[in-house]
Amino acid sequence: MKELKSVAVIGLGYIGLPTAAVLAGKGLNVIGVDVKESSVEAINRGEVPFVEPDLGEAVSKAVSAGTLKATTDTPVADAYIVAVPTPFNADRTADLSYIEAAARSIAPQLTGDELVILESTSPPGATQHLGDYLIELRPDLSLDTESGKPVLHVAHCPERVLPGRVMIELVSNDRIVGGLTREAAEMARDLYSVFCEGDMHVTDAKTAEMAKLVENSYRDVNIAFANELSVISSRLGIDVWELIELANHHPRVNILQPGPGVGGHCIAVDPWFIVAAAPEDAKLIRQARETNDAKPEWVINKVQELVAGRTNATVAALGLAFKADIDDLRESPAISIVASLSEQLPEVRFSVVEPHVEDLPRALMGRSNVSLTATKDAIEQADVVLLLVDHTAFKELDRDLLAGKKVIDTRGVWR
Ligand code: SAJ
Repeated sequence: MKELKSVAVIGLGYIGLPTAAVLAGKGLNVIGVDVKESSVEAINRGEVPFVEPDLGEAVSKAVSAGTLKATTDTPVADAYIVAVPTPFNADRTADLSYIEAAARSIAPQLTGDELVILESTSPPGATQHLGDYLIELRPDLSLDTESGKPVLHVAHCPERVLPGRVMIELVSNDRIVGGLTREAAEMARDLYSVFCEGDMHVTDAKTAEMAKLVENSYRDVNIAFANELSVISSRLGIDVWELIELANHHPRVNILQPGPGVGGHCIAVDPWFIVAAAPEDAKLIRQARETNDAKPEWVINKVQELVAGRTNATVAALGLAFKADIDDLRESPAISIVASLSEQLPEVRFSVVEPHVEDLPRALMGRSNVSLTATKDAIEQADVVLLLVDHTAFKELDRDLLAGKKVIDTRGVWR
C-alpha cells in the first residue's frame, strides 16, 4: 500500500477547509481546490472565507508552514478528499453533479493506487457511482484489486461535525469509514487516523452512507417531536419549555428543543435521501420532515394574529442564522419566515437583527419593508418582537427593553 504524503481536498467549504487545515497541521502536504477564486486567494493569504471558531488560526499556521496551499486546478496527489455540496433536486433526489464535476477534475491526474474519499453527505450508492464514473473516465484503471490493472481505491468517510465546533469534533468524534473494498476502507482509516483521535469504524460504502443519513434523520425525527409538542402546548395553554424540562427529568427521556423550523444544510436535507431511496417504507422519516417544514408557517400565523388590525406595525425579527452563534444562513427557517411575512404583510415594517452578518441575504434584499437594524434600535421601534435564533447576544439582552412589547419567542430564551 502506497504511503499517502500528498492530499488534495476538493471543495474548501465548511468541511473541506477544516479537514485540509487539520491534515496540513499534521505535516501532510495538502492542496485545497475550489472553483471560487476569492476563497482560494483568501486561504493563500492565510485567511478564512467564513466564521468557524479556531479555523482561522489553523489555516494561517498551515499556510505559513507551507503545508497548505489552495488552487483552482486539481493537482496530482496520492489521495483525494471530495467535500463538495450534495443539494437535492426539485424532486428531492440527490444532485450528484458537484461530485461528478470533482471526478472529472480528478480523473486526468490519476496513475493508479490513489485513494479517493467521498466526504460529502450522499445517498446510498453514491460512492459506487463515483467509483464507476472515475473508471468510465479512466478505463485503464480498475476498482477491482484482482483485475491486473492499476487500482483505484474509493471510500466514503462522512463528516459528522457540528458547525461551531468543527475544529474540536473533527479531532474528537468517532468516524465511520466505508470502502468499495476493504483495502480502500483501511487506507481511508489510516489517512484519517493522522488527526482523528476518536474510534474509526470500518464498514462498506453503502452502510457508511446510510449511517450518516440515519444520524441526521434521528435528530430530525426528535426535533419534529419537540415541534409537535410546541404546537400542541400552545393550543392547550402550556409552556412547552417547562413541559420538556419536566419530562426530561425522567432518566430515559431526552426531548430536544422546539424552534421555528429546522435549517442548515444537513438535517433538513439528508432525511429526504432516505425517503428517495425507500419511499414506501420511510413513513416516519417523511412525516418528521413535513412536521418540521410546517413549523415556519405556524410561526408566520402567530405573527399575523398579533399584527392583525394594526396599521403601521413594526416587527423586530431577531436572528437569521439557522442556529445559535454562527453566521451560516443555509436553509434557515428564520429567513423564509421573514421573507414570507414581508411579502404577505407589505404594510408592516420588519427590522431584522443578525449580529453575525453585514448585509441582508439575497432572499431579503431589495424589499422596501425589510431593513437590517441594530438590536436595541430594532426592539425600541417594534410593536412585536419575534425571536428566531437563540444567539447568546439575544439571551443576554436587557429584558427591560421588551417591556410593553408583544413577544413571540420561538426558541424559549426569555422564559
Ligand atoms: N434544532 C432545533 N431543536 C433542537 C436542535 C436543533 O430546532 O433541539 C434545529 C437548529 O436550530 C437548526 C437545525 O435544527 O435549525 C439543525 O441544527 P443541529 O445543531 O441539530 O445540526 P447541524 O445541522 O448544525 O449539524 C448536524 C449534526 N448532526 C447531528 O447532530 C446528528 C452534525 O453532527 C452533522 O455533521 C451535520 O448535521 C451534518 O453535516 O450532517
